[in-house]
Amino acid sequence: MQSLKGKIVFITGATSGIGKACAYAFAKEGANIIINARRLELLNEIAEDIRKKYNVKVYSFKLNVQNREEVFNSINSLPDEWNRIDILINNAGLARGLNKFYEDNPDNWEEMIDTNIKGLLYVTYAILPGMIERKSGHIINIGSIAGHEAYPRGAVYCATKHAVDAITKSLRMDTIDKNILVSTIDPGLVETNFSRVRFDGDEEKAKAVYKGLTPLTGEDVADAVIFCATRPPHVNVAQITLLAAQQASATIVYRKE
Ligand code: NDP
Ligand code: 8X3
Repeated sequence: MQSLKGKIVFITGATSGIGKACAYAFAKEGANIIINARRLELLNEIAEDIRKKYNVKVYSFKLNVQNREEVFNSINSLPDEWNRIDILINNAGLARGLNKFYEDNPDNWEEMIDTNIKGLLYVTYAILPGMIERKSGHIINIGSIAGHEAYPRGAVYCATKHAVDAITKSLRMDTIDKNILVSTIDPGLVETNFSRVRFDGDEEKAKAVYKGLTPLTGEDVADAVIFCATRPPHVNVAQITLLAAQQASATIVYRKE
């Protein structure tokens, strides 16, 4: 197992759910973390709590991954002590709506494509040159079971996660001679803020997604990310599909009464 002590880990979407759990998990292992998201106040509270709990360095800044210039400017102007990023966790993402394609609002498509695909591309494009120069780095994308299987009413969200899968695979090929690892962790149902965002704050609809089952938690996913990041140098965990025990596929879930 490789130590994460003193490594610099860049995590997008760290104010909630999987990204937040990853921030705590890497800090617990002694990594110094760069965390970002759009809700700065919340982000700074998390940063302060992590510093107190784990005595590691935390650099937090506001970032909307949809904004190409903001991504490039903020990453290119990282302070010297923070710009040698060892591990990138591309986590920021969302689903908007669960509608039949022909009844959906194209604004939802823009938001999902701009965040889940273009945001991931911008962040990766900004961070990868440093990894290539140092011939060292690990990119871990948070994909989804929706990147392997399409489901009804999920055309565009599933398409974005299929894109993450394709980008992961191509990037692994493009960086094979650079000593850079590219991995994807692809969870099924994880109870985070995800469904609240998908259903625009409708608490009842969000709760119903997990009714009668024990879903994954952000911490379960963070465990898999840490596993992936701590293998010996000759090992690349290319892909992990992580499902709740009561989930068999994107659409088949066993719910107890
Ligand atoms: P949450 O809604 O709990 O967290 C999403 C995080 O992404 C938040 O920190 C949010 O922060 C951030 N984010 C969203 N949009 C942007 C943006 N434009 N720029 C920067 N940050 C952004 O959901 P999850 O933790 O569940 O989701 C994390 C990832 O996991 C996503 O990529 C999702 O697709 C994936 N996933 C989730 C599953 C689930 O069932 N929950 C299953 C499989 C994959 P802020 O609002 O402050 O910007
Ligand atoms: C999130 C899980 O099944 O809602 O990617 O698409 S699912």
